[in-house]
Amino acid sequence: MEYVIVDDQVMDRSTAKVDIEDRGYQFGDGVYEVIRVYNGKMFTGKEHLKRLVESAEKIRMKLPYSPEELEGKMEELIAKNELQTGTVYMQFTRGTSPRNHVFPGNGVAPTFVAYTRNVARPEESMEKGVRAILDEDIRWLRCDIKSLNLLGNLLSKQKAAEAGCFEAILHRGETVTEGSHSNISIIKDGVIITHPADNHILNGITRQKVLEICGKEQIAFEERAYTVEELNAADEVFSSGTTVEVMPVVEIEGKPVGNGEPGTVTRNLQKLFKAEIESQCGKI
Ligand code: PSZ
Repeated sequence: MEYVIVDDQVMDRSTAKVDIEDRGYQFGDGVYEVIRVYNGKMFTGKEHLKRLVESAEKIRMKLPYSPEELEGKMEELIAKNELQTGTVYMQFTRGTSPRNHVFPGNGVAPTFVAYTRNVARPEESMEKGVRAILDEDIRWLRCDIKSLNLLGNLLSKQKAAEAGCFEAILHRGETVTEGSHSNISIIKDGVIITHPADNHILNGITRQKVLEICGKEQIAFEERAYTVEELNAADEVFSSGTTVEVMPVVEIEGKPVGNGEPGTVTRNLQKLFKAEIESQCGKI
């Protein structure tokens, strides 16, 4: 049996239903989070739940549960599904109401859905590195919100997939922002450079953890906008995200990054990131 949560009920996946007038379905009017699970324990769960609350506030939606309550619900779902290595997904929409662009009144409660997935660590890709394409960033100007509206991301990711690539690296004109589903950082002369956490990117929890590790380990980094030209001239490039951790990018638009193999700075970050996971969740 696979358990999911709909509103305040834990139920079997096959019986879970939401209404056709749910605003998530009609408008993508909602927010979500994905949290990594290792050895049955959430990694950086509190950070993800804090971002979920912030995303909700930014779209003027009040969540019906506190982060602590949500953490408890996720722990229960992980235990019921006996999840070891995977993810928990959760989303809140602005509830069910006859279709109208105007928000429904306070009488309409958000709809909550959560489920778990078995997802292995992508060890082979992490070892060998992945390929990427470049694509114009056509998304809206509030990419800091983890919104259900992902069409811009999907169009870019689909283009990457059709080119046999893992990721589409997005740029607004000359400026590299992030990936279709990850943050992108470059390394030049030993310094890690990544776009600042403003409205143009999702401030990835993995990105934040990597920068925190850099601070602790005295690895140089800069949070600043960098150009496509700098990306193309980088010694190393990596993608970071909840399921992929620190993922080396070894080819962009068919051209090798550096010598075409994962570089030493990226390798070191992968090792340090794994140690951070193990300190929170045990041996992986
Ligand atoms: O399972 C998957 O494929 C996942 S889980 C999370 C993501 C993909 N991506 C998160 C993400 C994103 O969608 C965009 C546009 N930018 C950055 C990220 C990285 O955020 P964190 O590190 O919080 O997962």
